[in-house]
Amino acid sequence: MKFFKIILSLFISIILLTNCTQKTIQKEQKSLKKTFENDFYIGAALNEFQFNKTDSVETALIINEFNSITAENMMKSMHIHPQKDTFNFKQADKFVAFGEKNNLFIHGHTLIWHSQLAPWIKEIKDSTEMVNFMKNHIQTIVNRYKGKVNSWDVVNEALNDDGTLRKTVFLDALGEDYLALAFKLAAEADPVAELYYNDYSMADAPKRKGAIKLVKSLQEKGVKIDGIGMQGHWGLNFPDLKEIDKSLTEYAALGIKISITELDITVLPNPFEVHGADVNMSFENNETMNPYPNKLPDSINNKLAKRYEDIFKILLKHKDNISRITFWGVNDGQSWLNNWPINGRTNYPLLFDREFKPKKAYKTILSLKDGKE
Ligand code: 9MR
Repeated sequence: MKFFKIILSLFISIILLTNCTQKTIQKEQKSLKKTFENDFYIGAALNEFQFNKTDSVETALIINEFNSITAENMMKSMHIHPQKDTFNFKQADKFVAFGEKNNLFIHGHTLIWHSQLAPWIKEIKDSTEMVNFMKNHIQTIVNRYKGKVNSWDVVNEALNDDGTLRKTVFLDALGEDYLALAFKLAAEADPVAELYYNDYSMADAPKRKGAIKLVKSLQEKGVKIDGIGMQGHWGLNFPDLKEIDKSLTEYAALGIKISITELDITVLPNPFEVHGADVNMSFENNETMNPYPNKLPDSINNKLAKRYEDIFKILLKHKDNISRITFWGVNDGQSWLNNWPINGRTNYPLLFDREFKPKKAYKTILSLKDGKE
């Protein structure tokens, strides 16, 4: 009997110890989404090669680190609405299903954008035809994902760098009323989804002024707009941190939410000091412009970590007004910045390297919350 008692207590001790160790491991296993769960959603833009994989290291990483996803390309008009009477929902459906399966906050990008337009839309000149396109396009897409997609970039990149309205097919056909129309149609189709205006260089003073004017004009017309998306295609030295801080304060004063929607930080030389994200720009590649083809030097990795740290300190300061921070991709190898504004370079703009290993910037950001909450 005594022997059995000893065996039993030994058995119980082993179970308790294992349980305890598991809990410690769980507690020690940090992630972006857990670390910032009381501050903002942490997202990643996904392309079709990412959500179509199952059981990969990447899938596990996405689910473990992020609680929000954005459609990097498959909801753009050239993919989702290639012809007047043809919608192609195949990839967008899979993207949304991936988000639902993994309980992620799903962001739709983007309903009205002058770039990556299906060719047939470029030809629309007549105002009635343009209104009909916008109705059909917005209602069909938003309705399909009603209750599933949590927020939308309703209009993308409608401003020039000087803050004036960009000349687009939409502006040409309808004048500035196209902005209010787009938001109205989206709100009618899904009154619950959050509606955003999204653009790059949103921390630069002239564009900020234009964006504020744009939001105010929608608000004065009684149109529902829930937030502003600052894309966040930034560099090691731009924009000035003070301008990011100031922009967050000024956008918050509009009484709307702010998201950092496409965050990445280029570490490569910038030809002609190009800022922003105009996808139509491109320059010649050469060794000076592609200095780290094999490995990111420690000195630059450290600079990147410091830059992310400085930016996240400001974002945390404004956390009450920030709903979501989304990185534009998961690992460095997948970033659009390997091909813009120069094709075929090796860039290192994200938190995970080409093998999905967290970089110094990842650890630095997480450590900002050490000992807090
Ligand atoms: O990352 C996207 C890239 O794969 C596409 O080729 C490109 C053109 O559609 O768009 C990139 O994403 C852009 C986003 O949709 C809007 N803001 C700028 C982003 C970077 O160009």
